[in-house]
Amino acid sequence: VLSASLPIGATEADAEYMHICVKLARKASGFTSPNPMVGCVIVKDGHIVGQGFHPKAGEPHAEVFALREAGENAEGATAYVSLEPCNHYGRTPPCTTALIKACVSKVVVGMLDPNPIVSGKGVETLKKAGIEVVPGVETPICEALNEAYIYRMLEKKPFVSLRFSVSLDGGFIESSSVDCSAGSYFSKLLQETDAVIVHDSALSDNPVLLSAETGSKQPLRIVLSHDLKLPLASSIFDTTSAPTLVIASEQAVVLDLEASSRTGSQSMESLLRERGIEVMVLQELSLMSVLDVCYERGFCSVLLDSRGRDPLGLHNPLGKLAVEERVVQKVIVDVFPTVTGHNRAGPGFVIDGGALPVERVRSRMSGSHVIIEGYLPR
Ligand code: AOF
Ligand code: ZN
Repeated sequence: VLSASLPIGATEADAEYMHICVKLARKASGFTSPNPMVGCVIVKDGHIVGQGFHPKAGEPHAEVFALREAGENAEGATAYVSLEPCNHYGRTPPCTTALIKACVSKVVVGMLDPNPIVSGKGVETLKKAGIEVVPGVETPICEALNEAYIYRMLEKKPFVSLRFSVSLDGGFIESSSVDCSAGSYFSKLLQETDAVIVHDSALSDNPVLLSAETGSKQPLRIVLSHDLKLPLASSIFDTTSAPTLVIASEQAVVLDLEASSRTGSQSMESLLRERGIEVMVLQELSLMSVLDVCYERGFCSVLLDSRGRDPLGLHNPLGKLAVEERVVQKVIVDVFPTVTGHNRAGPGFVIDGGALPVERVRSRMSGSHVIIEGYLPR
C-alpha cells in the first residue's frame, strides 16, 4: 500500500521506486550491522538502469552498486535511496561524491540518516552541487526497515525485542513447541536479529535458535547462566553453523570451580572453552551489562527469547528480568492455537508498578498462530 501523504514534488511513481529500494535493502537482512540496510535504484526515462543494496559493513554502499550497474546511463537520471546518501569518509568514501561524479540530476531520499556525522549534510552537499533533492518519500517504511539501526545510533544501545508464547487463554506454553521452520515468523526473526539471548533454564527444551531461511545470516546465540550447570549435549552448543557465547556471573564461575574440585571433574567453564565456545564472565548478570557487550560488538538488534521455567518453577524468567530492567523496546507475542486452562498460569512476568502500556500494536497470522507485536513507550 502506497503512502497517502507524499511530500511536495513527489509522485506515486517515486513512492513505488522507494518500495523497490526497501525490498532491495532487505536482501542483506542480518548482515549489515552496525550499518543500516540501504537500497538504491537509478531510473532514467521511466526505466530502472541500475540497482543495488549495501551488503555488509566494510563493503560499498547501495548507491555505489547501483551507479556501477547504471554506468553512463546515470547521467541525468534520478537516484532513489532509502537512506540519505552519506557525506563522510568511513570504511568507504562518501556516496554524495559518487552521485555528483555520475552526474545524476535528482536524488529522492526515504529518510535522513540519524548518524550525526551525516544527518542533513548529505542532502545539503547534493543540493549545493545543483542536484534536485526530494527528501521524505515513504519515510515510515524506511524507518521501519532500520528501526534497530536508528535506535542504536540515537541511544547508543541495541534495539531489544522480547519474544514469548502464550495460549489462546493467556496460559504458559512449553517452549519445545515453538516453530522455527523455514518461512515461520520465528525463523525470519532470527534471520534479522544480530543476537538471540536465552536464559539457561530454556535449554532443557533444546532450542536450536538458528534461522531456517536459505542463506540466512545466523545470530550470535547467547546463553545467560547463573550457575553454569549447562546441558552440553544441547543443540545450542553445536557451533557448526553459528557461534554461541555463554555469559556467566562471577558467582557462577566460583561455584563451578568449587564443584569441579570437589568432584575431581572438569569445570563447565573449561569444558565449554574446549569446545570452542566463548565464555564471558560479568561481575553481575544484569541484562543491561549483557546489552552493553552486544553494543560493543556492533549489534543493532537483540532478541530476548523468553521461554522455559527457572528452578523455582517461574515461567519465562528472562522476560521477567527484561521487563523489570525496562530494557525492552518491542514485544512479540506468539499466540498458540490451544486453550491450556487455568491449571497453567500465564507467561509469568511479575512487574512492579503495574501494567506497561503497549503502543502501535499489530497482529498477523503465521500458520495457525497469531503473532502480536507492539512497542513499549520510551
Ligand atoms: C549510504 N548508503 O548503503 C549505507 C550508508 O563505514 P562506512 O563507510 O560503511 O559508513 C557507515 C555509515 O554510513 C553508517 O553509519 C551510515 O551513517 C551510513 N550508511 N549510507 O549512503 C549506504 N550503508
Ligand atoms: Zn554512503
